Amino acid sequence: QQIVLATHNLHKVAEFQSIVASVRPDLQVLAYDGPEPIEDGVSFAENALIKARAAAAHTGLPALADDSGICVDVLGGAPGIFSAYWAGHAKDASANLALLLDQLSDIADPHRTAQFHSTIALVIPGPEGAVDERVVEGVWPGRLAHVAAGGGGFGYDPVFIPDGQRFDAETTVAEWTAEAKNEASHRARAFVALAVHLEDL
Ligand code: ITT
Repeated sequence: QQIVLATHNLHKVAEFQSIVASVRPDLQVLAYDGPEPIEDGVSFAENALIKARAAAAHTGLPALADDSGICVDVLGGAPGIFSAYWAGHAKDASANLALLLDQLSDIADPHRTAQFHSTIALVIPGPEGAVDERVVEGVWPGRLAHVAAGGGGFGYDPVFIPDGQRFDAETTVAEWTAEAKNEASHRARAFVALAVHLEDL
């Protein structure tokens, strides 16, 4: 069984392939290289559906899309759906990080809480134009570091310290191995919820 992954983010492709291999090793994940739709939804779910619908319509195959981001409590949930473009129109991860750290420069640790969100849409084309749509979400709570640390992962990983670590040995996600991130992340959590839907393929 083949499934198309509707993302142009190569880091997401690698994470998905690793997570799919552990949950449904029989699924063949294909990268989608068709036209990129305009992501003008007002929520992670709407944007994930926009991307998955476009890929399913273009390929005729079941399609998965992830819309994700970091939600910072003291910023009222921002950057949220605007995470990829927080510092401007180019998807510049280091500029995004620098801006976020700057916005939190006066904020003390107890108020630096944040969550990574991953919303995954699965769109399954059926006979005569019918489509079956499922949406799941995973949330990873933590807080923002004061300085970026680590060279792994992507995006906001160098400033995100997940909850649940030993207090005297806390690290950012960018200091974790890819395997450790893929077991614990918001994307992995969304995938746990998605597994039951993949059984219907
Ligand atoms: P696609 O739309 O093609 O999938 P994208 O990177 O533009 O790629 P999003 O619109 O969902 O995807 O934006 C997600 C942004 O949120 C991403 O660029 C990062 O800045 C951030 N983000 C999401 N997941 C992350 C993760 O696991 N680690 C670090 N940052 C993450």
